[in-house]
Amino acid sequence: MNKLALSVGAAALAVSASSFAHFQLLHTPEAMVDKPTTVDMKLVFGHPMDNGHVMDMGQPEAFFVDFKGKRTDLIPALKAVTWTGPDNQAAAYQVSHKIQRNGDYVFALTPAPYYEKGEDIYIQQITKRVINKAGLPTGWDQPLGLKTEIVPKNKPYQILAGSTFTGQLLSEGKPAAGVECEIEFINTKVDQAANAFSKDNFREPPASALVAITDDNGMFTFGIPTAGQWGFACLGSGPDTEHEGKELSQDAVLWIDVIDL
Ligand SMILES: [Cu+2]
Repeated sequence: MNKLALSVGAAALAVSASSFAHFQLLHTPEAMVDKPTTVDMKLVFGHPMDNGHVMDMGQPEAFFVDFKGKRTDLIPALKAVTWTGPDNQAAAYQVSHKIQRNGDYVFALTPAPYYEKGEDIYIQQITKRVINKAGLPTGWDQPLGLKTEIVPKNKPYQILAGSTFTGQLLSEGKPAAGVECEIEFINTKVDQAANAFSKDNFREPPASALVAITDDNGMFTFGIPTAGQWGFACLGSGPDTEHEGKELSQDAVLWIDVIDL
């Protein structure tokens, strides 16, 4: 085989494999607010580190916010939107939620399973994001009892660039050992008003996926090099393994906000 055929083959492979991970986003510009605020949260399914194509979301199975153990169902408040990625558009959602009292608001989304043609599997990423008001911690470190979830061991809305983040992966409330967790950051500007990602990336993405494997207690730690919104997706940790006769990867995703000191 000549050199040209080889390099064309490698390029085709890189494109078809989409090189980076699927990530369910729960995006807000900020994770900490100090005044009563209406949070504008975007629910988008994409590939944030290479700023790749965006994917259609179906009607979510569940979406709520937990404040001091009290849950508010956000499904009735969901608004369908069209999200614009750098090279395509996809069905997404947004929600406006008023944050009044001080403390931790833990948002949790169970999206509809997504059929990934390239792998002939369904993917369902159960995703959490914590928004804090006025710096008062009230439960960011508590599990929500989701089928699978990452429980933060560092305050997820206030991680310093250059420090580390530790999470514990649970499956049906028990530590999930030996699970691969992919790590990405949102590598482009998010236009909240236009429901769009920018075409330009902040930086060149790493050559391949960043990965941590959970230990016997389901724990993983990652040193965070730069400020931004970082996400962790632990793959296949959920109890459900099949959807409509096909393999289901039921993943746990957590978003954290990393800031410069
Ligand atoms: Cu994809």
